[in-house]
Amino acid sequence: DYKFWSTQPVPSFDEKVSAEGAIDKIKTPADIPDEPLPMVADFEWSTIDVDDAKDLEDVFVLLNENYVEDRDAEFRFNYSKEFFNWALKSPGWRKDWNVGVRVKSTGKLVAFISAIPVHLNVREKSIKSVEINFLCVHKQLRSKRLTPVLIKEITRRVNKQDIWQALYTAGIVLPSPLSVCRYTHRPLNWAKLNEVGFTPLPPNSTKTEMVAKYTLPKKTTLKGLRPLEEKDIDETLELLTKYQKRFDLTQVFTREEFEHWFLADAHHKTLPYKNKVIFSYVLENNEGKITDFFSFYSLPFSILNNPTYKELGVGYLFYYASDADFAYNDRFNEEATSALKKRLVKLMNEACILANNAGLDVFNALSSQDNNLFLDDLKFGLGDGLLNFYLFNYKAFPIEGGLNEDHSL
Ligand code: YNC
Ligand code: MG
Repeated sequence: DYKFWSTQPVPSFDEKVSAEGAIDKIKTPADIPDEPLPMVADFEWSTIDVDDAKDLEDVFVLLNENYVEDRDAEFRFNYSKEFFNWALKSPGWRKDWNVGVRVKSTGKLVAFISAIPVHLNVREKSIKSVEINFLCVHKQLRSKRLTPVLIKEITRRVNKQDIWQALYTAGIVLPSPLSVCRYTHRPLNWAKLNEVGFTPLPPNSTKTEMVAKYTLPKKTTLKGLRPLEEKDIDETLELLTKYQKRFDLTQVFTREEFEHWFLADAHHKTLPYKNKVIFSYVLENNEGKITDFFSFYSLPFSILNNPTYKELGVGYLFYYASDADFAYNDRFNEEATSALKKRLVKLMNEACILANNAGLDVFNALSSQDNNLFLDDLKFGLGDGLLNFYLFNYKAFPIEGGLNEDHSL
């Protein structure tokens, strides 16, 4: 019955959208209360300073012990300081958008929610917005309606900055998804995935066959493929911006944002390879022009109950782009699509090889954007989870998530 969500400016499930735009009446920051919402007795609001080692430590202990798990509680995201520095400190980030709740008497952090500024394009409209992430309530405080309080407080703090829209994703269904995607997985280290219970042995096949099926060469083959460097930023950003015009919902990057999201680790030359978060590559042709770009990030799982393995290396396909003119001219032209498909299959195969060489065990990609063009060819398999995309205070026509009615690919 969505007691909380039915009070919020989000489209209801049965709503027929007739025009895209904001849901709430127009407000100004002056209309928004200056003080935080009252907090439940025995708890207090606590703004988390991610530049402070102790605060950051508190957040990752909370998340590492209480954040998203798979259905059987065998794996849990294993966030690192490096990952938070990347995910929470993008250009324009604000200290007061990292909202914590602590136990008054002990200071223990028991809940968290965060916002970072993002610039969205929804079809032709450009929307100054935030992305909400890392909502987490300690396991012992679940089902006590703390979540609505956290959401209302982060909304207040964002509204105070004259921002009225937000993007967020969740595995659960809330009113109402703008787009529904699925995760797909490309095994890199099949033997380990099988041993830790991530990937079952399919009926009528042997382990040897499965290992052979997923084995990748060590060397990439595309000539001119190399890590993204500082000198490539302008050209690659232009390429990405142009490619993104193919899609209905996109994040627009400034130069500074692009540098942050795709070159973050390059600024930490001493970071051990294992702690690297973002991997970005460009393909440079004979004339020195960048024709293609792809990136992936690393976010490992803790393995909760395995005697041998404590961690699973998980890579996530992030942004990519190709300069093929056909990619922009006609999205629905069959010939153009098949040419793009050929190119993306080659490119993403290289991404899998590089992810494997980086020590990752599985490479994940969503069903969205152009991913359907290469998932099958490159042996990505359907995951069981759906990922729902939501916009707060914005009505929009549904956006293709690459799935059929029955949520198959
Ligand atoms: C969720 N994930 O439906 P109703 S994703 C939003 N996102 O409200 P209580 C959620 N709402 O149905 P619990 C939600 N999960 O009565 C539950 N809800 O209307 C709603 N898990 O609150 C739920 N992290 O506190 C119900 O629930 C109400 O104690 C119940 O806590 C939930 O980061 C949760 O999966 C998820 O830590 C915190 O289970 C807890 O069960 C937990 O009694 C593990 O809450 C970690 C986990 C969620 C990851 C994420 C995106 C969050 C988006 C939040 C919405 C942002 C809106 C935009 C705000 C800015 C606006 C501007 C401008
Ligand atoms: Mg609660």
